[in-house]
Amino acid sequence: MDSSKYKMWLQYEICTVEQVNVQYQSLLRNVVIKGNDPIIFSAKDELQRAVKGMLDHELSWTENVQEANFVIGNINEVADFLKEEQRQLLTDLTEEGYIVQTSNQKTYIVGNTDKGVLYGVHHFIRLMQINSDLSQLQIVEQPKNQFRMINQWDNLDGTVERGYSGQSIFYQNGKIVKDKKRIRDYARYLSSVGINAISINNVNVWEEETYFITNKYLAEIKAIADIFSAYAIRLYLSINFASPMAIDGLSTADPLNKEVKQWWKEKVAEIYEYIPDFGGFVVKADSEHRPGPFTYNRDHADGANMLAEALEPYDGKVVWRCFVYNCLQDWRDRATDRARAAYDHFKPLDGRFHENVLLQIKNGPMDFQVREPVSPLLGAMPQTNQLVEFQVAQEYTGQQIDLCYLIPQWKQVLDFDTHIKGTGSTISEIVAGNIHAYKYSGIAAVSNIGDDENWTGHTLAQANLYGYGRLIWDPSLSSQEIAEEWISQTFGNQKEVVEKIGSMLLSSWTIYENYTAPLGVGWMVTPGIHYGPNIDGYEYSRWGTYHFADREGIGVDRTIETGTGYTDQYEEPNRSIYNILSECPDELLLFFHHVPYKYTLKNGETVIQHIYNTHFKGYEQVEDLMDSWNSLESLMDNDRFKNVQDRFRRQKINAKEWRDQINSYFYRKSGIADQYNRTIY
Ligand code: GCV
Repeated sequence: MDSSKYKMWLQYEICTVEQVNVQYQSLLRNVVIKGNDPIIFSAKDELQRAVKGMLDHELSWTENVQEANFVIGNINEVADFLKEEQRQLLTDLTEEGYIVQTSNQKTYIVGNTDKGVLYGVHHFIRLMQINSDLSQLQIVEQPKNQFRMINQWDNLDGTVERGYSGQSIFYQNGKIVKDKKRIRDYARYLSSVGINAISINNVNVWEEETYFITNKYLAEIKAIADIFSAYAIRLYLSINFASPMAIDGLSTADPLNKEVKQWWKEKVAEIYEYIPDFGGFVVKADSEHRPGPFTYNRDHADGANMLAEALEPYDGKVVWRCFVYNCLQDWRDRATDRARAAYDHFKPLDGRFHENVLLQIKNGPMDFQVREPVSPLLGAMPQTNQLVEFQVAQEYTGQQIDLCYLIPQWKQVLDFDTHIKGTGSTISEIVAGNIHAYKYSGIAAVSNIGDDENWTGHTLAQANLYGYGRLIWDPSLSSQEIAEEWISQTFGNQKEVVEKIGSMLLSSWTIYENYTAPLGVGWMVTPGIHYGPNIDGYEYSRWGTYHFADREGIGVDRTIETGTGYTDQYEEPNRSIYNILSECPDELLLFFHHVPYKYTLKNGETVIQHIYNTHFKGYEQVEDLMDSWNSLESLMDNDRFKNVQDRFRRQKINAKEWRDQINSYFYRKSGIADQYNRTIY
């Protein structure tokens, strides 16, 4: 597959700007790349592809560093050819750090390790793709976050849980795919944006996937691990907590049982025989009917530590998910609040987890809604390593039919100040390990790719995968910078294309929010499917709704005095900001408070009028997106143009449905008319 849509942001289109082309040709005359690691071969291969595509020539390689005018290698390989100040720059960086510098008319890409070399080469190629001037480079880079992970929710039968882009690229009809070219290309894309860890199977581990950690599958999984490893990405597996029972018929999976502990130790030893650089396990336990330590009256620390002990000798990690709540709870019972669950379960366990355990915490307390507050568990456990979890897959944000560029949402999460250790205790600093002394920490996210030719179903959803990697490498990048980088590399550097798609992407999250669930109330989606409106649709039982709307008002009272007390999980001043009605930000009002329909928001509108206004507006904004896209027809290939045009057609139908259902539901419930007398169906 060699189509534009397949190539995502690694297009390597011929560089047509004469001056730029000439400069690049002259820089890349005589290139030396030192080292023999597979990661170095990946870097070499990528540079070759890029130069072949963009400059239409084969690179001429030399072995001689003196002669070369382009030097690539890790610091140990090329130290003798560096200036003292360059060596010093590298010494101050982490093992993934690198410099890309011009010195004495030569270009140097030098990493502290081969990983840094690969990232440096990708950086250089990115600059080429956006036609930057590369004559005087002084780049010094390292990632802000140590763990930069992708979670696949792929099943062996080829389906992808919450996948909106076809089938799995890893599995087909109950087997691991034989032809792994596509996996290799995926590794290229991921490494180009700095991803360094991947789990390759669904966190809901079904029967057959339980056997991934046995010799039935390990040889083939090793082949996948090797592919990723050549791109500096470590492979993880999601496991079934009850594996000792399922695989070897033990009578228990009790984490404190001696035989069970021994079973895991032997199992881990076996895995490392196949895959010496195996990353570790991702675990969803005691959540949504998955087995876990609760069955044996043990807690999450007992469960995670048992696995951690087995993995410790190999430098393996346990990524333990905190998405733990009682999915069968009755929502009419206001004393049980799902939002509280992660904090209530895990906060008391702080300090009990082994050093090689990382808790993976969804960005919000619920489940990747279009708008949620930041999870109060993030940063609340000073002695426990943490990862924040995002969802690149657009489960609740349009399912890659509707456009929703999520970088602004994630940035808002990362910029959130928890005040856990005073002002400046942002999520960004917490997961970078700068607030508490975490040994390991970072960011993980659910992938949005499948075997659709364009990887992500909606071509513009590629921007979320790209942006995820770039943002977690460097959270100081703006949403706009990331969008523009992605557009230029994906569609070329034409100003009109960059500006128009840029503004479409940047407005899309708000547009999606406008026509769906208002003011942070969340859900209102078709149960199970999570696409399209179903206002009273409640996932797990026929009792209760998520929004608590009645004739008088709407919203969930999560205050300390009269509600579920959830607001108490935050530090001050956030606790008061959320707890006090008049202080609560509009966009989260209904998440924290139950208010009358005529309650006046800070923006001057009543709640009911705001619901009408945003829903009418959201639909019109989708029409504007369509017009904007249509105006780009002559500026790109027909294939990608038509793909996105078709998605907008479907988005418009969805937006109309949401608008009409929400407006008429709340008109009927409240009996209050739209102040502008617009038609409510
Ligand atoms: C993998 C939500 C999704 C589930 C998902 C779960 C999770 O409930 O709807 O499909 O399961 O989150 O994150 O574990």
